[in-house]
Amino acid sequence: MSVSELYEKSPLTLWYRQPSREGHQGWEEDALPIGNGELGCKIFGGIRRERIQFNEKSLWSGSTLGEGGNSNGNKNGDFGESLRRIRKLLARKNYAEARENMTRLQGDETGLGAYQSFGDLFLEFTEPGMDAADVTEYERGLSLEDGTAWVRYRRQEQIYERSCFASFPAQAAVFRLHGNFTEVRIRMDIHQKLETIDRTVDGICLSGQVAEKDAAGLRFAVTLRVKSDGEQTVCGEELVITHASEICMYLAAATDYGWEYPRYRRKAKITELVSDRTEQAVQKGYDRLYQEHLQDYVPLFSRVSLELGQEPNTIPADALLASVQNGQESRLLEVLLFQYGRYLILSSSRAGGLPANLQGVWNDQNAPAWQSDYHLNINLQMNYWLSLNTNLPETMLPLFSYINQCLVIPGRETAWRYTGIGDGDSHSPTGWMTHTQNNIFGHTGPGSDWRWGWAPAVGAFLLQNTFDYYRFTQDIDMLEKEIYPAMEECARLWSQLLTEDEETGELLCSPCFSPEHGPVTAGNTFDETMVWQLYHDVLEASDALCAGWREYAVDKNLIALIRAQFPRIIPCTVGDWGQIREWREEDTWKNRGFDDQDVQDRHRHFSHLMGVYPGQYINAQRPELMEAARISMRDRGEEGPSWSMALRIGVWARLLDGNAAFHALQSLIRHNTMNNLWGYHPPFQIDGNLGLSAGIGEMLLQSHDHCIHILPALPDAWKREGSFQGLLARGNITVDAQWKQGKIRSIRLRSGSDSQFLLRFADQEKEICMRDGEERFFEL
Ligand code: FUC
Repeated sequence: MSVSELYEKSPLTLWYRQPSREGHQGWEEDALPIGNGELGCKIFGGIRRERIQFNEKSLWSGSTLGEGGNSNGNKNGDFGESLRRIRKLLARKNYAEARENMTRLQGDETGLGAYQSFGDLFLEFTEPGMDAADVTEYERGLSLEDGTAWVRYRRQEQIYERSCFASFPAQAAVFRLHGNFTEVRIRMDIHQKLETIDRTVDGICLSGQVAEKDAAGLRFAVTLRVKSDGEQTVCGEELVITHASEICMYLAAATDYGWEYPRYRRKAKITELVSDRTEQAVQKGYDRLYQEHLQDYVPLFSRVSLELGQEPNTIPADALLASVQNGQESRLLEVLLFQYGRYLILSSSRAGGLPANLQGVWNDQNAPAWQSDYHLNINLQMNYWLSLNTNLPETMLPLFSYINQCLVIPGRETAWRYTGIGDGDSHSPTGWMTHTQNNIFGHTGPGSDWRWGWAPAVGAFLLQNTFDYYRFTQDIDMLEKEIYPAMEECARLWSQLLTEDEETGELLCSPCFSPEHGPVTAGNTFDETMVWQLYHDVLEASDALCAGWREYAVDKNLIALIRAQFPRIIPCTVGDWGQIREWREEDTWKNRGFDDQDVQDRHRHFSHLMGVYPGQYINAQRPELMEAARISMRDRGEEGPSWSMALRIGVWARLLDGNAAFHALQSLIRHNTMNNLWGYHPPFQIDGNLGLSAGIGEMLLQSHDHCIHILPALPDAWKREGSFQGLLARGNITVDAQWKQGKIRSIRLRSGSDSQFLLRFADQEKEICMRDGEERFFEL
């Protein structure tokens, strides 16, 4: 039997006929990712040499413990003086001077650091006849259905097989090799400074500390345990196994990163921790660990299925991608990418850990692009949109601790230093503020250049994700404990920060700067859309918290103030060529009035459309804004980095244009996707993958507009026949639907809470009232 007959591939598998290339290029474009949220590995699948590069999510350089104790990025000590001066200059339309003064609203990068690469595990198969030319039927792949990566080939009539997965319950990565191994040499290279090295025949245990100039870096430890049926010896830096037919390896890694402000350190004995984890893993062995992994992973991943009439999975993923890049279409590739996003968030964001950063959990460099950090002017938000609509709310849990510990508490000092609001006491909830660039140590100050670094409304932007968690799951306890306090405090800041436009009486944000684009102005669409949505959500949340028997202590005075201010925030206006204005004072098409200030027609950010998606301001009840948004979208063109293309899918879907959304999806696949199906900004950034899945979800199901809308943006290419199961709608309703020739044939709704909503499909609307646990089926 051939290798591929012996191991039948499940339909949701990325597979290849050759190993990854070497080096960073192979890491980025070819190697396949596994992860359990905290631990991430890239598997190369080499024949003579297997490379497994690995990460632990909290391994960062940078520190809170810098000289002077303050490294949260704040530099400005004038407590709102510069802010008020710039505001006055803008009110007098003195843009040039306002701009000059913006350097006063910059931050500092001391202690910012970067996400680090942990190390590599190398397995060298040293005997002769172990090269590519010596093997046949080579295949490697990643099965999304069971979260397992594998390599298989035939050599001298013997089948060789490797398989691995990262287990969330065991907090360990688990590897198994089968074959006829005369000699295998195992080595672990750590990309950090080591302090202790312990190598025995059973494995390797290493620990050390990230090198920092003036501060104490994080401590780390890693353990690899190896079990085989061969003979194991230590030879210099290597563990050598001879004459084995089965080798199992268990890898665990940790740091002393801890959640609490201001030190962000924990007192755990991390070497013991990782040794215990691997010891337990050894005791259980591969098969039992695999069963436990399936019990954890499969119920989450299998919640959603998507059928677009895709072709069978008989072509390797790189060949499939090449065919699409050459102008074909592939329903299979679209489905694979949709499910891959769900796989990637499950692999890079699980309870108890940090959120997925710019590269999820994967990174092979110590100075990665943008520090592989938490970018808040869209990227982190985009990472989590799919968690809700593609029914993986559990993957959002890391975001709550991150917001509450790494943004809210240190963000109080940032707000105080840059606006004068508050009193510098990190314990009093006087208002918090953060900006574009964030790390794991409370860096909340503006960036070192205001042109991308001044972004006071991005905190509110991120709170859309967390309030949506409540909307989708209806988890009122989470709203009360984890979600609402940060929202209320952000609103407290904005209620004091908005300024009145003397001509119109409207409330404006000032100074503001549309993400990475154009002039500094009094009033822009991005900031005001964020504050509008925040106010809208705080009002909805406080109503929910005070309903029925609940007596949550909302700040009633603040709510009254917000209620009064809310109608005076008018985030979007239509400009004279029919577009949504990005800046309040935007002028004509030819002369937006800011020609000297880097206004780009095709800028990758289209921040003025965030009220379409992910926000709610621009919706069917404001048809003139929907039309203006379409004009603005067309104006931005059809190319951009991966996240910008993924965003287009969602925005077009919300504008109910399935074909335009599909077009953006095709463009993302054609121009911004690599062989391993990772999104390419360039470089690799995970937001493109995760945003793609969320965007496809929006094409199939929407629920932002006070109704559940089935197939709101189905493109012609998907009309013939298809179905989805398990997508989640706001109100905690799980939805299945089936269609043929563009017509919905059936809808199934399952309610996880008592709820009442409008169901919209084709040209019909129905009022629906459902009890918790109820199911409804409509055949059409
Ligand atoms: C935003 C984008 C860039 C990049 C960076 C990480 O600032 O403008 O394109 O994605 O985040």
